[in-house]
Amino acid sequence: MHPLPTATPALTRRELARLLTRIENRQATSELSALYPFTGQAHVIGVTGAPGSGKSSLVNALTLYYRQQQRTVAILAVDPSSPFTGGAILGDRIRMRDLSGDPGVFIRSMATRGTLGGLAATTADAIRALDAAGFDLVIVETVGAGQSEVDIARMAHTTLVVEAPGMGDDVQAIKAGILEIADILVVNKADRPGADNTVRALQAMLELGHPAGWLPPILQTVATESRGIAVIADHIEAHRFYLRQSGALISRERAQLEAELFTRLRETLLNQLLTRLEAGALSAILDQLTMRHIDPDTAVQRLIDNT
Ligand SMILES: Nc1nc2c(ncn2[C@@H]2O[C@H](COP(=O)(O)OP(=O)(O)OP(=O)(O)O)[C@@H](O)[C@H]2O)c(=O)[nH]1
Ligand SMILES: [Mg+2]
Repeated sequence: MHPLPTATPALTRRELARLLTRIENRQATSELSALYPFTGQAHVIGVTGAPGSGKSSLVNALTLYYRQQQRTVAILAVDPSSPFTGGAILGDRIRMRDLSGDPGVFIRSMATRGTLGGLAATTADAIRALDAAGFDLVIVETVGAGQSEVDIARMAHTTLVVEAPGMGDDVQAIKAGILEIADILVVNKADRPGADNTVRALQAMLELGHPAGWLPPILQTVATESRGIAVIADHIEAHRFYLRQSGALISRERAQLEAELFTRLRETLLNQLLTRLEAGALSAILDQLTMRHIDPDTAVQRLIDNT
């Protein structure tokens, strides 16, 4: 592993694993505040897209490539729908076995069922722990295209949206509006028929309008054969350079921190209010709401006055 920042106590792999468990359980407040000054070093890459499009295979191939360049990599696999031992996560473990035993690689699946508080907050904290631990790259894989994937993708500096041919001509990612968060579009399984159609569909979507600035490239890969991986890495590097040059790195981070701050503030204030309420107050207000004796805004005011 890359040497840890000198002021942080060096973490062994086991200690890092335990810290991540405490983060999942939301029991790492003091550790997180101690390591926060040492974050902001790693380049965070988000990898998202439809189930089975080849995200894990791509992460695997990309990590092998980075290791050849002597760069260290931490991988966080986040699946909002699967339990800890679910098929997808288990599959990831098997596919990523070529990486196990390498001290420059750290792989963690995030259990999200039963996590207290938001998945996004937990993921943000886990990324920070891996960043502070000194990994050059932190890769976050998320399945699907729901709101939590979008929230997680926003934490990445560079987001890869992975498509595969034959997953519907309408291109699944677009349906969920995930194209907006793509910095690099990857058409994986380019060895399969229909890859050119998928490229064309994505091209057409991009031409409909994308924000000024960075134009997401559309790149083809065969992840299982490590084909096209170096080109992906080059574009990630180019995007990183663009973010620094344009000032977007700072503005994105600020916007992301603002959103996170509001989320945490909302959660904290709500919890404070709920713990301060007199027993039965919430239930009484709900009764009144149900019976149409008061409206929701009045209910909010009564709850605040009650505390
Ligand atoms: N032909 C072909 N198969 C691929 C390629 N990349 C991945 N696969 C296969 O596609 C299947 C799914 O790959 P994964 O890497 O697990 O896909 P994923 O997107 O991580 O899947 P989930 O995490 O379950 O959403 C596996 O059987 C892979 O071997 C590719 O480039 N070409
Ligand atoms: Mg996967």
